[in-house]
Amino acid sequence: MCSHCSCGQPSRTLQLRHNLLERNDSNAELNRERFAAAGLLVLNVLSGPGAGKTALLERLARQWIHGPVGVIVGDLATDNDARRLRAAGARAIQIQTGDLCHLEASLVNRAFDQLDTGGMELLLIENVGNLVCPTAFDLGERQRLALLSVTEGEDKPLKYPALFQSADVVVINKVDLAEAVGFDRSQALANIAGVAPQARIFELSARTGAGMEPLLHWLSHQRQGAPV
Ligand SMILES: Nc1nc2c(ncn2[C@@H]2O[C@H](COP(=O)(O)OP(=O)(O)O)[C@@H](O)[C@H]2O)c(=O)[nH]1
Ligand SMILES: [Mg+2]
Repeated sequence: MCSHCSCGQPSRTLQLRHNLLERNDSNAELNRERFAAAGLLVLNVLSGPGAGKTALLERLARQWIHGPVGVIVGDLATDNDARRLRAAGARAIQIQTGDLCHLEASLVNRAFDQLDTGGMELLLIENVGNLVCPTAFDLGERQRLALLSVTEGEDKPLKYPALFQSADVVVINKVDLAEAVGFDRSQALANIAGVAPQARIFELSARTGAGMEPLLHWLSHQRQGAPV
């Protein structure tokens, strides 16, 4: 609350953040309407840097059989990820956020203007690698996917609960390295279930492709055109 007087208002910093999030929420609703009108299933993919977001999206682009995959990808700098994703067959638009540690709905809206959605049913948004900042920013997605790699440690869901609590799906990636890094699978599953009991969990390796099938199956059932 305001520390300067007894007006009962949130402090100026809190008020600005509140206004920013409110504006983002209304832009996210506009995105949601646009995505629905285009018949798209849209996922917002979040993780720390290096957990394997791009690797997972490359795999999905290669293995998805229901038309082309669109990707809007955010990074502070470089268009490396968009180039990787195009090489995997995705229609990828890169957003360079400069010093912004998350994507905002308005940025996604502008990138979406550039995307050819013809024949497309799946749009993936790769957020900026960060376990904190992106959590509060709705982008208009239908589903939120949080990625945790075995090399980060089992305790990350406990340390960054907000991200996992906001997720519909949690993917544990890099299972090919689990033994080498002494990953405690049952502890990790318990930690995820503890903070995010709502989340569906998939375990896979974006590198080897092991475990991709259940995720692809689930995704294809989330499409608007999919039989119910
Ligand atoms: N061994 C292994 N390496 C992976 C896997 N997924 C991603 N990587 C590697 O992890 C590093 C970071 O991956 P990247 O997709 O760029 O992560 P991002 O920053 O989350 O987009 C790269 O060297 C990838 O090749 C995996 O399943 N297994
Ligand atoms: Mg990436």
